[in-house]
Amino acid sequence: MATIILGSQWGDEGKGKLTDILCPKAQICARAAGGHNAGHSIVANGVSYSFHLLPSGLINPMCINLIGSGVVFHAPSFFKELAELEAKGLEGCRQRIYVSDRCQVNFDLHAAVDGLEEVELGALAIGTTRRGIGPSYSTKAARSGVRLAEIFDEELFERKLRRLADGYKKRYGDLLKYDVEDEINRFKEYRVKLAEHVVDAVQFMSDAQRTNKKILIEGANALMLDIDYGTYPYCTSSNTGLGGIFTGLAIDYRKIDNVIGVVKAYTTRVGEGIFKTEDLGEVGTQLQEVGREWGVSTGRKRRCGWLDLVVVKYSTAVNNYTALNLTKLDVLDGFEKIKVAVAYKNPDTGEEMDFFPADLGLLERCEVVYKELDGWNKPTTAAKSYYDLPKQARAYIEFIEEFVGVKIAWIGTGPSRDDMITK
Ligand code: 2SA
Ligand code: GDP
Ligand code: MG
Repeated sequence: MATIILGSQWGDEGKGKLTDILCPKAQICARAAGGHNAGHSIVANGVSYSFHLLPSGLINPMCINLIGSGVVFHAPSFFKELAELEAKGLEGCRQRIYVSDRCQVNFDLHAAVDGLEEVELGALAIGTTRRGIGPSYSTKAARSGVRLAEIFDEELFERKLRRLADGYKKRYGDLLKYDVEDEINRFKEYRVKLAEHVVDAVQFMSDAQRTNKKILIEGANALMLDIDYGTYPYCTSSNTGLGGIFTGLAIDYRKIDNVIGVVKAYTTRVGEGIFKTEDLGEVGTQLQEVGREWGVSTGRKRRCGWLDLVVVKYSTAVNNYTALNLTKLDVLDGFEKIKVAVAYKNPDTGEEMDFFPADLGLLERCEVVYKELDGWNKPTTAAKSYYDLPKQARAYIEFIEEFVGVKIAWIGTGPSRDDMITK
């Protein structure tokens, strides 16, 4: 059977923490899309781990991990991250991580181009992580990319990478600070070291499902960053929603028993783009500071604001969550009053829309309609069960459930593994 964990907002909802908590029940933990732009922080046994490209299931010593075909694979990050995890005491990681031979290779070339594209956009820059994600998916779609399977044919690999670099050199000239021979040389070592990790992931998944392995799929990024359903063009370049799980992993849809949406109790966003409930005043500052909202991969400050339930409802309509995990409830502990967005008011018609529109120009002009709820003004971290939570906190949770129409099955009340209430 398979459980899928997906981000329901703009990312950093706490997907890694839930993955870690559910992992003991799974034998395989897989990633389907994105690349080393993802950043998942997990606090387990008092140690804080950061994951970027690797699945968070590596923390569990019994879990086999797979990087699926939809991921854009950056070899230097793969080895760097493995070494960092080992340095923190996670032994045997190398023996438990496999990578699909159908992954596109994310080259340092792509990162160099990512930076140039952002500069070229000027005031319209997306605020990418500059990890080459957009250019990697672009070359994949243009059919000029390199698949991981191809790196083992040295001659083919070098020819394809040189051709790719030549193309970009023509486009950017001396602005492109990149040495193709250097990257080719580094792959001489990666080619040898990767051989033990690269697998046919279609066969891998097929065998796993035939033998009834329990599979946990860890989403990367989140629905509002999805290339098709997110706030385009201010989004990432992969399908971060449910669709990306199917294209990125050969999963048997009949074996999916849970699609869990992770919802932060307020909203954050990294990078540019529309964010209707963003609060640039005291509320935003308090959320940012109490929630320690800094990017795991780039260290950027995250923009913060109240929970936007229109976003969560839209995200639910796309991903059809079977249950939700509400996270970081504790960050709201110090507020007298808490607001949630329940609609957007169209300035032309006066109509209140409770659905996220495709027309972001119109949305920009809309006014947010908030509902105000009472805060609880006491710590929630010590609560062990749902009824230990203050009644105002329970009212907040139940309001969300009712608005979105999906049950909240887990409630996060702190960063550590133990700070999770099962409802
Ligand atoms: P990209 O690099 O092309 O995927 O960037 C495109 C947009 O997607 C956003 N994005 C993210 N948003 C939140 N968290 C992400 N991961 C890291 C984290 C981010 C970090 O977990 O903290 O460390 O800064 C992530 N990755 C991509 C990005 O901000 C752009 O808006
Ligand atoms: P992900 O990308 O969805 O896995 O989320 P990140 O790891 O990027 O960001 C979530 C951050 O919040 C991490 O630093 C987590 O340790 C932390 N976190 C997760 N759940 C909770 C929670 O319930 N309360 C608090 N205070 N922190 C949490
Ligand atoms: Mg993150």
